[in-house]
Amino acid sequence: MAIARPVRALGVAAILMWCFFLYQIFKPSTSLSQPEINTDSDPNLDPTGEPEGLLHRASELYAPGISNSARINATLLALVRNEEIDGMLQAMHDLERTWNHKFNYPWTFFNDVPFSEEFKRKTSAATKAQCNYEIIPKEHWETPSWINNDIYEESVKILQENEIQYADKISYHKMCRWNSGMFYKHPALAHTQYYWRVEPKVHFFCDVDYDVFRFMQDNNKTYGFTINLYDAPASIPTLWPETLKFMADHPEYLHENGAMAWLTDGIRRPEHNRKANGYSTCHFWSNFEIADMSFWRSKAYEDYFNHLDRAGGFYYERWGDAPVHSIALGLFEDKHRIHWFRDIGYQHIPYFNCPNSPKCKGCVTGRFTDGESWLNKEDCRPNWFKYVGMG
Ligand SMILES: Nc1nc2c(ncn2[C@@H]2O[C@H](COP(=O)(O)OP(=O)(O)OP(=O)(O)O)[C@@H](O)[C@H]2O)c(=O)[nH]1
Ligand SMILES: [Mg+2]
Repeated sequence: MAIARPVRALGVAAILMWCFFLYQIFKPSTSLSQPEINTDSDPNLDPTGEPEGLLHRASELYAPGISNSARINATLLALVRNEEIDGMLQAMHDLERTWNHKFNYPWTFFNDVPFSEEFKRKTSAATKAQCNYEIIPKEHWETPSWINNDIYEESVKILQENEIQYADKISYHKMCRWNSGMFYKHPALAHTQYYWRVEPKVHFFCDVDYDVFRFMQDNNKTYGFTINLYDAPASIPTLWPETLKFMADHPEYLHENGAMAWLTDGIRRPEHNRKANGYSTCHFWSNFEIADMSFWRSKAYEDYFNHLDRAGGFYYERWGDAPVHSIALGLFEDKHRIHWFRDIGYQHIPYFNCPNSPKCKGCVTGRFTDGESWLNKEDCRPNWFKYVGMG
């Protein structure tokens, strides 16, 4: 039976439409044919290996206690309380397992009160390396004479209204000031150049098979970080204005190849920049630091720290050593002497640096936080990569 031509045409049209419909559903996604450019893509998802160049590996020259060792002038460094012994042991076990049992760099522990025998015994047993236990001199720890207690108490109230954590703990203010401008002045470190800062309860996830201190030295690096964050602007409202005052008096300290754009970015989180009066609040999270103390011992940093110390913000606000260190590095140092240790898997609650590497165990590749999802916006690494890169 012949089908009328209009009916045939309708049938063909229906088949064509059906094919078009199926194509729309099953066509290859545009991202396959044309990759989307995501400026925030996480480099921790890319396969990560060791840094390039000559690396010094474990050998008998790194055996503990030998006189002609390959170790350079460096120490693992922890400010810690006696009662944090369990958290300290856990952090030590992680770092010894992943790195230090191969290199045996000494540990130096600092405390504002004497270490207990239990603390010394248990921490010494956690490493083959030498352990030093140091008391902080009073003049490095006590609140300076020019801090007015009435102003401090009033300031704490304001900080608390702004929900600034630990604002009412004077020991926290002392700790931040000591980490900002005192630790490297301790006589026990007089002959030490590099340090790796370790806090109780932190985690290390990845095997690291080269001497990171020699890496710093060989590559002319001043500072190494893993995590890069935004700060709470209400903890540092006058830090940047004080910094600008200092810089007006000392324009000679500004490095021509510094990281000013990272310090002053107002595009990504304009409210942070506004509330911090011109500072992006981006900083290296200083509970992890691998650094050369020559920078802190420089005239530029000493003058800057003294200016900030006199301004009182370690007490009247809650200036942390993280933004203070970071601003100084961003202003006075060549940004290419600051290294992202992308290969060191690290966690201090609630943030991670977790690279994509078979050397890493126990963290989720690329995960930035295991806290609430809003914490993800605290990540300032995209700005560091944008303005400085991944070196
Ligand atoms: N000896 C001593 N160590 C301290 C004192 N306050 C803080 N610390 C140490 O300083 C480091 C930083 O203190 P934390 O309380 O961890 O500060 P935080 O990392 O900002 O806070 P959390 O997020 O709670 O870890 C840790 O290694 C502490 O053990 C103190 O009064 N005395
Ligand atoms: Mg901590």
